[in-house]
Amino acid sequence: MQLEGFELRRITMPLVAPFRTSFGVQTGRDVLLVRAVTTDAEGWGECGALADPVYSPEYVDGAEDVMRRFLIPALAGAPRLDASRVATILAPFKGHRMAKCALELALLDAELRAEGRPLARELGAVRDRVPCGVSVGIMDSVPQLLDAVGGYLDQGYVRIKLKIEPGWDVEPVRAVRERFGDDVALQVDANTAYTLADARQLAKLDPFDLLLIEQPLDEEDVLGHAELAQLVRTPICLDESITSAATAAAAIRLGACRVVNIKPGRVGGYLEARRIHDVAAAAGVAVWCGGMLETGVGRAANVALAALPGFTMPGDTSGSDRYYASDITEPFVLDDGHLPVPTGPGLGVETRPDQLKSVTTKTEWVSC
Ligand code: OSB
Ligand code: MG
Repeated sequence: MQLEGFELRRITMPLVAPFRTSFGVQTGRDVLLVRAVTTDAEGWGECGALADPVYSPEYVDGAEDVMRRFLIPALAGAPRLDASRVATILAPFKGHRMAKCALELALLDAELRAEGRPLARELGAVRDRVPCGVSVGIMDSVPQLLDAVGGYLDQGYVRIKLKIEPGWDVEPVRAVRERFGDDVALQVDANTAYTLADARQLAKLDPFDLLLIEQPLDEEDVLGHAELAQLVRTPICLDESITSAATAAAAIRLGACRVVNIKPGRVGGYLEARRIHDVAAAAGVAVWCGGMLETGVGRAANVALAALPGFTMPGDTSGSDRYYASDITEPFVLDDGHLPVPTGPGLGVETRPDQLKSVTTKTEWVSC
């Protein structure tokens, strides 16, 4: 199989509702898609980078630039290229993990399609459907939040994650517990909005029996999370801090987290994501699949990953309609709180040409 090049395609998709986190408000997604063209097959990848570097250091224009200038030329010059070698070939370039992930996924999808093999099976999936949680943004008022949570529970979501920040933490959690009861699987995500000095405030969440507190402190403050874990009863889960299997192993050993959110883009690819799954499983640490408000392309791959045996908690793998009125692939539709794991070759979903065309703002061909 010979690589001919990559198409870099930018699309703009409005979100069905604004999504507010401690780092800002998203009203739409400006997504970079990658299509790998080989002599045998084509494959798709999705870059998780947001428009601004406010969740992680990457941003979508930067991802496109680094692919064009550094990453794709390195792949083009590599002998015996295949998806399993992408991370090694790109290792001389620091960071840019979401960009690397998208290129690796596009190549992996092309290879698997050529061989007729589904991604889920390739990764080691053991389930044919995955339970789904939903990430609920910060709202202007508690009644508005209760409406949103009630709507998602009615749709069948099996786990609710509330975004929190200082001033929006104990009150919304208490309100959700009072309205919907103690049986709702509930967790919170602070996206680095607190410091260790807030430990007493965060401990006020303990009585609400949350599954976990996700990334309360700065991404570089792994030791701080280990100290916080001694001061709160709720399990600490890391998201932003975990950038590789090595950082996951270190954070676990340090006692900084009892749970890991695995986002393939954040860690440089689905193959590294699987290694984190393995490291965590060996340490008895639970993992779940996070998200970056993906389109159907990235969602298909996330759902495949979430079907691995160590993904013992529901992920942020929500149905397409939680994000977009119209997806660029066949939509992922919740059935009894679960999404089906695609079974076709590669990602197992197809992009819809008319839909894709209508959201495309720019395409660029980079030949290899
Ligand atoms: O911190 O998990 C996060 C979305 C964008 C950036 C960061 C995060 C999120 C979410 C939503 O919480 C995940 C999703 O539903 O895709
Ligand atoms: Mg998070």
